[in-house]
Amino acid sequence: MSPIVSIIMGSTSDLPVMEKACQFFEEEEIPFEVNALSAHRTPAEVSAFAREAHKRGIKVIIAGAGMAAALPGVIAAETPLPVIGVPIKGSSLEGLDATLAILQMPPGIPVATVAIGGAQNAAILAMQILALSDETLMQKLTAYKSGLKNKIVKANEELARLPYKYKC
Ligand code: RP5
Repeated sequence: MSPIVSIIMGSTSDLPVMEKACQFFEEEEIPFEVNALSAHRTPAEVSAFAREAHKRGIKVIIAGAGMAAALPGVIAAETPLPVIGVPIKGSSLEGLDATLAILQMPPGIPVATVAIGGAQNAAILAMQILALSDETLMQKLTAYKSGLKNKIVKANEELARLPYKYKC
């Protein structure tokens, strides 16, 4: 089994957030790899990873980082693959620092940025990209979205049963 998605994080201290992406791929049976690489502490390794990923069969990269979060951007600079960035809250700036660093990419080098800590959404977006050329994944996504709808319909039915006297 070879990975088709690569999850990268700037430090293993990012793992509690980035694990949400791992768990999603595990549930959806999508082969993934996960590594810690740092744009500031291991720049040569990041560059080698970015230049080689598509040659190894990786189709989408998810990169999470906190603070001066250069990782998603420097990977995007050297890969033709779509890069999804996950800002991580890890400083006194509560993730705003990482959000701006990941979001404000110059023209020509896009990073699709999700919410602070939004690793699960990053994984769903990656699956949506993969599903464009994989009918099985498209069907799984349709089932996933139906599950979300059913959950809120059920929750709304439970609201209707709340026993307030003045609830009309
Ligand atoms: C960033 O610096 C990492 O992505 C992490 O969010 C933050 C702190 O890293 P550690 O000092 O915990 O290794 O590069």
